[in-house]
Amino acid sequence: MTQPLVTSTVKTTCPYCGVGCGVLATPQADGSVTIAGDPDHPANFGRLCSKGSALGETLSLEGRLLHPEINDERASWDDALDLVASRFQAAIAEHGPQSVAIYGSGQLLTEDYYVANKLMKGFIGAANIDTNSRLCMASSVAGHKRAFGSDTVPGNYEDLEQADLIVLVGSNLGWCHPVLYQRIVAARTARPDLKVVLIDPRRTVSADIAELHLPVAPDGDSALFVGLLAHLDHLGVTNSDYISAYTKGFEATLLAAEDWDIARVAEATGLSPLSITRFYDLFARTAKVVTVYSQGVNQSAAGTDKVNAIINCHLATGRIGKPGMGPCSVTGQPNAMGGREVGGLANMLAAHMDFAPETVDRVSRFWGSDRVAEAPGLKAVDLFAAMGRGEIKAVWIMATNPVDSMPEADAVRDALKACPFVVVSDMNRATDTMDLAHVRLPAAGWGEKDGTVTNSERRISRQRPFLALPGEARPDWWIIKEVARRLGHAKAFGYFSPGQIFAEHVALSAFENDGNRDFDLSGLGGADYETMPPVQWPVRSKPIARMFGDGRYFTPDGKARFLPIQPPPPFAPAPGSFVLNTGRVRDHWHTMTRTGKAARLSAHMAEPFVEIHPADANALGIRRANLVRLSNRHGSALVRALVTDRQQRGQLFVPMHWTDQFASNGRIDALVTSKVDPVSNQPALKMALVHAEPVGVRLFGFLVSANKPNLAVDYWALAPAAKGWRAELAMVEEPANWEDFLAATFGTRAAFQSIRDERSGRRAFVLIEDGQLIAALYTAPDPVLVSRQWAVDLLGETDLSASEVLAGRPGADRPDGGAIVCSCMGVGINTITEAVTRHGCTTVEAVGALTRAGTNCGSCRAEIRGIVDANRLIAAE
Ligand SMILES: Nc1nc2c(c(=O)[nH]1)N[C@H]1C(S)=C(S)[C@@H](COP(=O)(O)OP(=O)(O)OC[C@H]3O[C@@H](n4cnc5c(=O)[nH]c(N)nc54)[C@H](O)[C@@H]3O)O[C@H]1N2
Ligand SMILES: Nc1nc2c(c(=O)[nH]1)N[C@H]1C(S)=C(S)[C@@H](COP(=O)(O)OP(=O)(O)OC[C@H]3O[C@@H](n4cnc5c(=O)[nH]c(N)nc54)[C@H](O)[C@@H]3O)O[C@H]1N2
Ligand code: SF4
Ligand SMILES: [Mo]
Repeated sequence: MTQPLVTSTVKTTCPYCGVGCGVLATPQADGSVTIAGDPDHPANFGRLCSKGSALGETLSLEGRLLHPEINDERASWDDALDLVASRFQAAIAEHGPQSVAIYGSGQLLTEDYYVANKLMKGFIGAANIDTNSRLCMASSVAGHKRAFGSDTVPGNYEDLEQADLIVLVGSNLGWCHPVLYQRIVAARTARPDLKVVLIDPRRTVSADIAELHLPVAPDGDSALFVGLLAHLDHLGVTNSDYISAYTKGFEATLLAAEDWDIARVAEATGLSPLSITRFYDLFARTAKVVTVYSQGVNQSAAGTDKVNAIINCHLATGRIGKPGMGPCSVTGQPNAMGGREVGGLANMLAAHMDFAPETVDRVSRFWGSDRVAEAPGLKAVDLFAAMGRGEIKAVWIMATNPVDSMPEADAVRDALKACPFVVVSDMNRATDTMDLAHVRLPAAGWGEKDGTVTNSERRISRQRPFLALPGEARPDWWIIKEVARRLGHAKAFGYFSPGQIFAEHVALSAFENDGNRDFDLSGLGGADYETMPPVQWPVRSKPIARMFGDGRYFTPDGKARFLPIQPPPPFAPAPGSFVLNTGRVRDHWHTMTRTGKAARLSAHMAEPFVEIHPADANALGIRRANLVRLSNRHGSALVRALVTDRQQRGQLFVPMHWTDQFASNGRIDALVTSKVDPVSNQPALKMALVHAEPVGVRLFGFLVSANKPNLAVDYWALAPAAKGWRAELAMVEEPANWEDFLAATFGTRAAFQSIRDERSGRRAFVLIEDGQLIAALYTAPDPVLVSRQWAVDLLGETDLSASEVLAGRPGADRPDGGAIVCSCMGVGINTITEAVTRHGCTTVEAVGALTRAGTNCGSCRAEIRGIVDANRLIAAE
C-alpha cells in the first residue's frame, strides 16, 4: 500500500498533458488519495479532465518496480549503480563517448532532465541524449527557431478566451487537452461570436465546437496555409507596417505562394473550394485569431514546413504578440517544455542554447567542464538505427517506452535486444521496454517526486510529493547523479535536492544572457523553491508584458523570418493500401502504464480498434466489431473494426495506446514508418501505408474474472475492472477441450456451470462461489453481444445465481447502463439514451441534471450531444 508523506492537502501539478493543471492531492488514512482541481492554478482554475480526476486510482503499488534488478535478479542500489557506471565507462574507454546514449522523456521533471543532459553533453562529452519529444514537439521547435530565432511559444491560455477565431490544426483538443478545450467551450458560451474551425482528416469530438470542419487530406495543411497567405495578400489584409518593421523574407515567401489559388489548394487538400473560401474569409476578416496546432502538424515528414506555413500567416497579418492572437503549439507531455528548456533534444545544448562555438564555450565555463559536446548527437530515429547497427554499446532509457512508441517499433525492439547494455529507469516492472533491460532502476513516480514542469504556455509549476518513496524507488535526478559521481564527476553532481538543481538551471538561463536569449529565469534567482507559485517565463528582473509584444525576435537582427514553403505533392497511396493515421483516445495515456490501472478509464475504450469508413469496410468484407489484420513490411497488428463515417475513405485510424501488456497484437507502431521530417527529424507517425483484411474467426469471446486471467488465444485485450478484470477474446479454432481451456485461462480446476445454444452456437461458462462471481466467459461465432458493463458490475455483487449470469443479459432488477460514456460519473450509453427517449431530455445540460453524466470534467459532453441528437427524433415520434 502507498504510504502518505503528509496528511494535509498538497498543491501539485497533473502528470499527464501539457495543459499543466494544478491539482490538490490529499492523502487519506485508508491509503487512498483525494484529488481535486486547484482553483488557484492559472491553467485550470479548478477544472480537471477525466484522466486528471482519476489520478487517485493510478497510485496503487501494483506492478511497481520496488528495487533495482540486474539480469532479472534483485540487486542493491550500490551494485546496480556501480554496474551502470562501469559499463558506460568501459564503452566510452573502448569505443569513445559516441558509443553511449541516453533516451529520455517529457515526463521527466526539469531537475531530472537537467542532470541527465549535463551528464551526457557536459561530462561524457557526446550529445547522444535525445527524448521522446523528438516524436512529439521537434517540428514545432524547428519551426519556431526558423521563424523566431528561438524556440518560443508566444501565446498564453487567455488568448484562447480572448480570440474571435480559433483554428485547430491537427489537434484533437477535446480529448488531448480537455481543460483547454473546456475553457474554449466556456468562452464560446459566454461569447457566441467566438468561432472555431477544425482542420483534421477525421471528424473528431473536437468538431463539436467547430462551425467549420475541414477534412483535409493527410499532409494537405501546408497547401492550405500557403494558399491562405496568397489569399490574404489578394484581399489586401496583410499588415505591411508590421511586415516591414519586424520581419524579413516576405516577398520571396509570397512569391512561392503566388500560384496557390483556391482551385489548386482544393486539389491538394481534397477540400471543396467553398469550404476553403469560407475558412479563408473567416481568417481574413477576423483580427483576433489563434491557430492551435499539435500532432497532425508536427508528426509529419513535412511538419516543420507546416509550422512555418502557419506562422507565416500570423506574421503577415501582424497577429502575434498581442492579446487574443498568435500561433499556439500545444505541448503533449507534462514537461515537454521543460525538456526543451534544459536541452533534452540532441540538437540543443542547454537553456535554449545550441552548439555555436561561443555557446559551447559559455556552457563549458558555467559547468566547469572542458569536454562539453561541440556538435548535435543522434536523434531518436537515428539513435535506434545506430543501435541496430551495433554502434551503441550502452543505452540508458528513462521515463519512456520506445518499444511501443517509436516508429518501426519491431526494429527498435530488435536493436535493444542486440544492444550489449540496456538500462531502463521506470516506475513499472512490466513494460515492453523494461522486458529488455539488463539493469532495471526503480524510479519514483507522480506523488512521490519533487520538482518542476513547464506547460504549453511556458508556465513553470511545482510537482510536490505527498506519498513516501515506495520500496527502494528513488527520484530520477538522484539516480543520475549517483552514476555521474561514480563516473568521476562528484564535484559537478554534488546535488542533494531538486531545489539546488533548479537554482543551477535558473543561473544557467541567466548566465551572460543580457536579454538575448528568450529562456531567461533570472528573476527567479533566490526564489523560495518550496513555496514557488506557478510562474510564466521569461522571468526577468524587469517583467515583460508579453512574448514578442514589442515585435522583437531572437534572430541576430531581431526580425522574424518568413519561410517560403513548397507544399508536398498530394499523397496518393497505391490501390489497395490505406493511409494509417494514429493518435489518442480520451481516457488513456500513451502506453497505458498508468491509465491502464484505472477501471473507469479503461471502461471508455477497452480494446485496440481501427476506425474505418463504412464503404471501405464493405468493400473488404469487414463487418462491425469484426477483427481486422493490418500489415505492411514493417509489421502487423490485430484490432477490432470500428466502422464509422467520421473516418474518410482510404484512411484508417488506430490508437497508439495498446501494448503487449494489454493486448495480443496491438502495438501499432510496429507498422508506422520511420520516415522523418528533414529539418526536425521528427517521424511521420500519422502516415504509414498499410493493408487491411478481415480475419476469419471461429469464436469471439468476452470474459470477466475476479483474478487476472491468463490469456493465450489468437486475439485478446485485457483491462482492469473495479473488482477484477475484463477481456475481449477471439479464436481462429475452437478449443479442443473446454475444461482445459477454462483451467488454463482462469487458473482453477473448479467446475464451471455452462449453457450452450445449439442453434446460435453461443456458450456461457460461469463460476460462482458463495454467491460471488469468480469468472464468466461468453463465446459466440459472431461478436459477443453480452452487455459489458453489466457483466463487469456483477463482479462486485453478492447473492448471484448461475442462471442469471449465464443468461448474459441483465434481469429487470439490474438495469443495464450500457457502455460507459461519462467515466467520471460512470454513466453508460443506455442511461443517457433513456434520459432522452423516456424522460424527454433534449440538451446535454438536461441529461446532466438527470443522470449526472457530463457534469464533472465535461470531456464526454460532445459524445452525449451525439447521443441526444441521434435519439431526439425517435423521442419526438
Ligand atoms: N487522452 C490523452 N491526452 C493526451 C495524450 C494521451 O496519450 N491521451 N498525450 C499527450 C501528448 S504527449 C500529446 S503529443 C498530445 C497530442 O494531442 P493531439 O495532437 O491533439 O492528438 P493526436 O490524437 O495524436 O492527433 C491529433 C489529430 O491529428 C490528426 N491528423 C492526422 N494527420 C493529419 C494531417 O495530415 N493534418 C491534420 N491537420 N491533422 C492530422 C489526427 O486525425 C488526430 O485527430 O496529447 C496529449 N494529451
Ligand atoms: N504511432 C504513434 N506513435 C507515437 C505517437 C503517435 O501519435 N502515434 N505519439 C508520440 C508522442 S507525441 C509521444 S509523447 C510518445 C509517448 O510515448 P512514451 O513516452 O513511450 O509513452 P509513455 O507510456 O508515456 O511512457 C512513459 C514511461 O515512463 C514511465 N514513467 C512515468 N513517470 C516516470 C518518472 O517520473 N520516471 C521514470 N523513470 N519513469 C516514469 C511510465 O511508467 C512509462 O513506462 O509516443 C509517440 N509515439
Ligand atoms: S487537461 Fe487533464 S490530463 Fe491535461 S493536465 Fe489537465 S487534468 Fe491533466
Ligand atoms: Mo507527445
